[in-house]
Amino acid sequence: MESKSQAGPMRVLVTGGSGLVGKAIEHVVQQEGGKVDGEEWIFLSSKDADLVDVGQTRAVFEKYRPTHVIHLAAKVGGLYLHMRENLQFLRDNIKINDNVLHTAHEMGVTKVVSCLSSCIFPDKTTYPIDETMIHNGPPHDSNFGYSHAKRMIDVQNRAYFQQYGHCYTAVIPTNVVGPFDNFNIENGHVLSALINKTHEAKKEGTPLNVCGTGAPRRQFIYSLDLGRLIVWVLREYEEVEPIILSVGEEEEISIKDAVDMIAEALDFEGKIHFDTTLSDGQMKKTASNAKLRRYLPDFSFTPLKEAIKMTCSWFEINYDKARI
Ligand code: NAP
Ligand code: GFB
Repeated sequence: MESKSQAGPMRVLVTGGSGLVGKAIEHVVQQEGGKVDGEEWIFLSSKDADLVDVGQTRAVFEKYRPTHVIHLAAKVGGLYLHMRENLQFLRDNIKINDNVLHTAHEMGVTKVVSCLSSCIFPDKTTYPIDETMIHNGPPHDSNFGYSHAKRMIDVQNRAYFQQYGHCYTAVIPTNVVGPFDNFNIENGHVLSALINKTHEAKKEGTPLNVCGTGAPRRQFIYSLDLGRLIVWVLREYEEVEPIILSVGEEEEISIKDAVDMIAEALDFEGKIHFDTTLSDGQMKKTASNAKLRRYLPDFSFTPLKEAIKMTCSWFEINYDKARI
């Protein structure tokens, strides 16, 4: 598939290429035939350049001279890390995003696809939430730092279009699950932290401690599905306005139901304890995938049960090299 926005072969720089989403895109490009002859794909980690630093950002762009950028790099974490470090999430992400977007502009990058998140939407809202509602009110208090930094990507994309006509756009994934996630119990997202905790509880013969009531609801997308969709956005999506990449509203499930899926996948038969003294975070952030469905009515999402099974088995096989 040729990119609509580029005559010659693309040279794609993927920031955050070593993380959950970056590894999924790498798999799609290298293992699923997602790469066109002559194209070059470069997957960066923070070891290649600390993108908080403008000098290092420029140097890595000089080195690779990309025509296209998929911008995933971010300070990322689960609910409880956000609650402890809102300031750091705000400052790091503002810097990373401005450094990447403006260096891309200075070096004549044709297209940038950045990554927002459904947790940046307004807290007090009507459901389902769609792409037109990003700035309609403050985000949930638990992650206001990250959310405001991420919202500014959308503002900045519109400004690059207005002033220079650039096609710098953004995707809005819901909660992601898959191999190569951060499985750290304190800092990780819900499913990866719980997969690690369940593995530990089974090994030690102790109860599984779930944070909060289990009542909040989430839409989860398998990282490889997201990788396929982001590659489609890079090649085919020509709007500056962002697009939600999510399963349908009917696929939203409670944390408790997700815990049951993990227990089943890991054959955990011990006690499950809900620590209701801990925050539930946002109760729901139900997002509409109607815009995505208008473009790709037939895209088939991996069922969550299967996605969790594959992630659990990746975690068990790769325990020694997984981020825990
Ligand atoms: P991840 O697994 O934690 O990966 C983060 C990536 O960013 C890593 O490659 C990391 O490099 C890189 N990075 C972090 N700080 C950096 C810095 N200062 N300079 C350069 N690189 C840096 O996160 P992810 O889940 O793949 O997230 C990717 C994108 O998806 C993010 O923009 C995130 O906001 C968005 N998103 C994620 C979710 C989710 O549920 N995970 C949901 C919605 C949106 P190292 O490997 O070297 O640390
Ligand atoms: O993935 P998560 O940390 O973040 O999920 P959000 C939090 C929900 O899972 C809350 C429950 O309802 C928690 O009470 N939960 C249960 C747990 N057990 C655990 C556990 O062991 N660890 C964690 N982390 N949660 C995020 C944002 O919100 O949305 C991020 O904070 C990110 O910025 C992500 O963008 C998509 O879904 O609440």
